[in-house]
Amino acid sequence: SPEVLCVGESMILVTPVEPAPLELAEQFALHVGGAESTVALYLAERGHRAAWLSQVGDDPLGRRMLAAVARHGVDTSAVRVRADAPTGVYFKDPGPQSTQVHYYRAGSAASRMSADNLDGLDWSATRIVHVSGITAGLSASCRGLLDAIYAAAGERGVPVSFDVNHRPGLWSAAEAAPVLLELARRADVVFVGRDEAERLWGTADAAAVATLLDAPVRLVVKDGAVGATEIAAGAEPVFVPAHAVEVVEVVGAGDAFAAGYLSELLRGSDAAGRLRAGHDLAARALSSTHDYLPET
Ligand code: KDG
Repeated sequence: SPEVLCVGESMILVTPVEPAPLELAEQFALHVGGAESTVALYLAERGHRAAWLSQVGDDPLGRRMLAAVARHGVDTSAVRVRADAPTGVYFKDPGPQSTQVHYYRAGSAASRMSADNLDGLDWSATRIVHVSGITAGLSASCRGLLDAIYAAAGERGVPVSFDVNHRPGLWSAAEAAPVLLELARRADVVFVGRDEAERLWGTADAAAVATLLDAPVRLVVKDGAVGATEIAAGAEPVFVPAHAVEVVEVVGAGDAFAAGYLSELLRGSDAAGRLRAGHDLAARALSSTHDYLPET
């Protein structure tokens, strides 16, 4: 049974082969995109037993996605295949400053996940469960799944890692803010972007966000190219600057960061080591249009 369980929707990601706008690009490649499976992929690469729990459609794209994730060493045995809904797809319209994403995911197989998806799950070796705010934006039944995960993890003393991941393409900041705040308060490890915190909760200040969470969580506030700060109860804040990198495309960097951080948390490294590992993996994700770029 896995050491880390990552739960959430993944989609087939369609991206131009050469950096060019979607309207003009001539050649496209298919990859796997999805915040939580990306975290699982990076964790597996770092030698952790990582599992991904999700749902895909009973269709070629779903099978393709499952095979791609499994090929890189992630346990996909908790992924259900459903015949009554399709695998989601999204397109990236890439740019160095910002990437537009276009979703074709409404009613997807993963959006129909619910608390039932935990039935029969083996928690015996699980040391961390990682989820994100994307799942909360998918459907009411997916919010039910998140509640069930927090409850099941709480019963077993398994810490919950929560990446806020507000996706404006799914729901507005006004709608998402209270839901995401509540999930962050109940988590043990929280990742949030500075701009994201500002947009949702009206403050970009790490200490102010920590106060807002009002709980003994380990909070990581990420400030893009500048760096990241960890604030934990009873400890001084720790800031580690990001690497200077040539940015090709930013989507996926947050997931890579979370994986590096969680990997070092599992290994018992200190705050600076955790943040450094986050930056190391994020730098790789920033250098490509993929979410997960296998190590070469
Ligand atoms: O964190 C990267 C994700 O945003 C991307 O892979 C797409 O999962 C995705 C989403 O829901 O936006």
